[in-house]
Amino acid sequence: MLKIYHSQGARSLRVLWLCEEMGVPYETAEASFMKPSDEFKAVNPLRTVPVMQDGDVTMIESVAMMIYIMAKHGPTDLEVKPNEAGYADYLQYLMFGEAGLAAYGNPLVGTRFMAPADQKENWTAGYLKGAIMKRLQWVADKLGGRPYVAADRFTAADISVAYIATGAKFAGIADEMPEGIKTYVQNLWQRPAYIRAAAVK
Ligand SMILES: N[C@@H](CCC(=O)N[C@@H](CS)C(=O)NCC(=O)O)C(=O)O
Repeated sequence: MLKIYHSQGARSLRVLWLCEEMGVPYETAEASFMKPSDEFKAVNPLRTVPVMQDGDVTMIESVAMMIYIMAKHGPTDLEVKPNEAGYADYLQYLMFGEAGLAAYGNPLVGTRFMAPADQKENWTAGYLKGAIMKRLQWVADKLGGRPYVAADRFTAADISVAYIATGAKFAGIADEMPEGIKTYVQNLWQRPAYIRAAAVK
């Protein structure tokens, strides 16, 4: 069975959500990047969350984990195939959710919680916030009120992109997200699979 080192609100949410959508069984193990256990430090010296183990496979990138699970446990409509309309959008948003959005959030969260008081509102924090908001506005404009980012159906690309709304809470910028993104995410968060995944402690 898949073992997912998880912390509530961390990117492990993407992996749990995907497993819940697909009905793939998994177990979770506690993972804290603030107070890592010896077990967690041993499986991931980077101490980032999530980590996934499948037999002798260990992975530390959440979007790669989603691709792995869909390939191993599919076929699934959560994946858009190369011969389908929307394939390029799917691939791009699957990556963009991490590389174009969430990755900008890490230094912002770090600055918010760990920087000395006089450096919390520094230039770089402002730049990161602007970078995220600019990209979120781009997604909102592309969506144009539609409920999904690719192929006119719910896919793993939505799971990837929607994580930014959870990360934004930690970064203290959730309220400032464009209205189009708030609406998009609120709709996705109604899914029973999301509700189950988000409740996992
Ligand atoms: N690109 C990685 C990023 C993992 C990551 O940075 N996770 C956050 C928690 S959501 C973390 O562990 N932050 C602590 C750190 O960067 O040291 C992924 O998508 O899995």
